[in-house]
Amino acid sequence: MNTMKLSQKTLAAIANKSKISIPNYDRENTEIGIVHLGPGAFHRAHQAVYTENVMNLSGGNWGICGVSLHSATARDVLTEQDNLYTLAILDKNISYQVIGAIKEILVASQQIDEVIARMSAVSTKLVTLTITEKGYCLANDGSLDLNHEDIKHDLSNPTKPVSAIGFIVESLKQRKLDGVNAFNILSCDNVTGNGEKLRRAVLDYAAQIDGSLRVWIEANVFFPNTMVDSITPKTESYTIESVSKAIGAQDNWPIQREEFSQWIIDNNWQGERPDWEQVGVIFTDDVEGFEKAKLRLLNCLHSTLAYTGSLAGLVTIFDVISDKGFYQFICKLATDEIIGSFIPPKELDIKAYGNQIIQRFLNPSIRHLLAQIAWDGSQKLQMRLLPIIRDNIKLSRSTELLCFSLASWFEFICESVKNNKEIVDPMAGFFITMAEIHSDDVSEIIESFLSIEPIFGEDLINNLIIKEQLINSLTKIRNCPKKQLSSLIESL
Ligand code: CS2
Repeated sequence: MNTMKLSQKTLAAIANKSKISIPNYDRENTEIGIVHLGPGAFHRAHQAVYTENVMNLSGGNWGICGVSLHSATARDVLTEQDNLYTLAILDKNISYQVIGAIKEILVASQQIDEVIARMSAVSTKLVTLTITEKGYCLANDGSLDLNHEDIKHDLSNPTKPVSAIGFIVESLKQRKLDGVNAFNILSCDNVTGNGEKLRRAVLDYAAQIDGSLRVWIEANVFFPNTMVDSITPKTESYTIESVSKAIGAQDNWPIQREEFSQWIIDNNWQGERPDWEQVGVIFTDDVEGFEKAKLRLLNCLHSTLAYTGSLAGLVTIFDVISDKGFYQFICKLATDEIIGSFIPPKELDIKAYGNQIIQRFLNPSIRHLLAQIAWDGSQKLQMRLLPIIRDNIKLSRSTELLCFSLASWFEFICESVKNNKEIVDPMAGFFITMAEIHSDDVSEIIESFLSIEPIFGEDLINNLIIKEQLINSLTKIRNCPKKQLSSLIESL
């Protein structure tokens, strides 16, 4: 255990002793210009680092106020260390950087008025978000789900919101009342068309509150689409130990990530922002193309590795991809069924991009737990897998390997329910009560998963070829002993 603790006071001593980089701007006098909703590991490893690097180069009042919607842990742990934390880059080269961009953390459920005051302050120029797929509270047709519990709550108590959408609209309302310019809103979630989706949710909510507020937001708030990418496994106790040892001071919440990092943003930006292009952010008019490439290659392969690997009893991405059978399967899935399902951005060599992703999975320095990627399958697969199946159907391309991947998610859920393992998914309760999950009849299981309209939509529910491929895949998985899954998969 270190006697020295990471804090503003000990920073210089830490840098002297361990030669790691620390903030080189005048942190104490830097104002908060960004409010970020959802300051989890990904935000701290990605957007906060780009902003930190801008301030390291050229200063600016771009300090971040992180707003946790529910949990107080981030605030309580990070406040103790003046909101400083270490970014550990674990790859071929290992390096550490202390990040100072976050200046304050608030907990929305406990500090509602402070959050709204911070978001309404003149100095706040930008609101950014990582609230995951679930946080958008959208219905199937892309509109705001007015029956969502949080939205119902917020519409009845608009000044005491619980949802991100409720906080955004309430603070914009306040700015309009105070005659303060609106802020821009940057969604950084791994969601297709994230800016547009957020815009729809915010405008629909505002319309319920006050039609003129909706009009004002539509005219004044810019919601760019973005694509974000960097593999960031969650912090484990060994991360805390190893990082604290490396920097020679106790850091109770370091973040780990791979070296690769990418942030792509719509280029028709209006309004103030940090000079992110100075530190590698790409502004383009084809965010959607990059987003598709990333969701379809990186994320679809990730989920496939997570479900098939878990069924084989493996634990990390590195374990699965290092196995020859799984490796071959992933390469085949990418080449035969993913690449070619969409038109990639013109500046992207899609084959090289795919190979680079598989090399990133082979990073031995990072332990990325399959269990973490397996979370929220009912939300994630709708963006990263089902659109590929749909496009392949349209283009008369094969869908067999994709159906194998989907069937492995079904089996993963069935096994988790059978073994009473926790399922982290907004639909967990529904899966647990789905009686057919306990059936031995594969067609019955497929029928009942496919009947979940919000996930599969009528087109897939009624597609007999897809149903048959799913039945074949699940039958193969069920007949295969765990240890032989790798050979089965290699033979597909
Ligand atoms: C992963 C992503 O957990 C998951 O679902 O696929 O978090 C992935 O690591 C990131 O999108 C990489 O940018």
